[in-house]
Amino acid sequence: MPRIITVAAAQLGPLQKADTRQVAVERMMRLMERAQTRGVELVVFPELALTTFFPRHYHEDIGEADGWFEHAMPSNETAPLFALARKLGIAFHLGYAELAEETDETGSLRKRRFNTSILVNGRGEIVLKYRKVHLPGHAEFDPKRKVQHLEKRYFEVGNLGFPVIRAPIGGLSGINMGMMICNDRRWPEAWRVLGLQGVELVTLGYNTPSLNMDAAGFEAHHLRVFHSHLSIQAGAYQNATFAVATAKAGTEDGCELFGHSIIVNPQGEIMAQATSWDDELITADCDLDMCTLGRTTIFAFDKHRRPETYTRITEQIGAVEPPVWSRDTPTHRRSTDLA
Ligand code: CDV
Repeated sequence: MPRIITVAAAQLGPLQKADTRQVAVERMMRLMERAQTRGVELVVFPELALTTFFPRHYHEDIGEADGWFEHAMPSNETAPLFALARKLGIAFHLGYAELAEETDETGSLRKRRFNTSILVNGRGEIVLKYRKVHLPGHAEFDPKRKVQHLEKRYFEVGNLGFPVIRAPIGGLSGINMGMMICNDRRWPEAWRVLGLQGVELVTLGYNTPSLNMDAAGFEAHHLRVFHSHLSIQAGAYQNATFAVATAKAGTEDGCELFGHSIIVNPQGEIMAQATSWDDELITADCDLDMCTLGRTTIFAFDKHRRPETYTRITEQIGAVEPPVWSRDTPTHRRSTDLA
């Protein structure tokens, strides 16, 4: 019996600062209805899908930003999306800003803010939650930048790792599902941690500006989309998984986001790609048995991985300079000898 699931990336066009949650949810519901007419079983919405990408806006007092966060999920505003999913029997991935009342590592109960995504099954139950690990940007107002990127101000680093769950989705009794959020897709470590749990379908949402806003050097415009696709295609191929990557696109609060949502197969091929910078649904039939070839041959991890040579990856954060060669440098120096 082939294991085929029909998936969609439900790209959203821009959401402006003044747009309410109701506006966003209405648009997502229209996309979900369209998905149903195409036989879709899982719909993937973008990162922070309920509001404009608010980390571009500076609030001196972080508490003032609480209005951008969801205090419950489902909330009054998102309940209609959950209800529609239940009615249509469609699973969905939703990205949002989460405000949780939770104990931290020191044991104190406090407000905690995360850039979060959830996977909801066709019965409206949350089956997986992920909190973004790789937070780009900066924590303080940066006068050098034309546009701020204050994710490090508003969010804590995700504390759930990169979990994978085997869950019934659509007509299939079990799919190994994992999630990432935006910048995570650029980090091979994130993909590999999912791959090591046998992930078959990675869902991720993103908000990526068309221009590099770091003001730290020239980056040609066309490379922005290239780097996004390169990362997703490589991650999917090297971990023998499907990936659905959904953008928020178009000009939001005067800042352009590049769209180009894609669905990728375990060979790293793009199966579908968005062409507008607006609300747009792209779909693909994913035969999960395609994951088997990669994971039993080139990427049969149990046969070929050599973790004893990868210790730097978990023991070191930044790059260290290598020794400078001289005639006395031992040629048998091991890369695992930490500086
Ligand atoms: N929302 C993001 O994580 N955006 C980053 C940008 C800032 C580079 C990204 O990796 O797409």
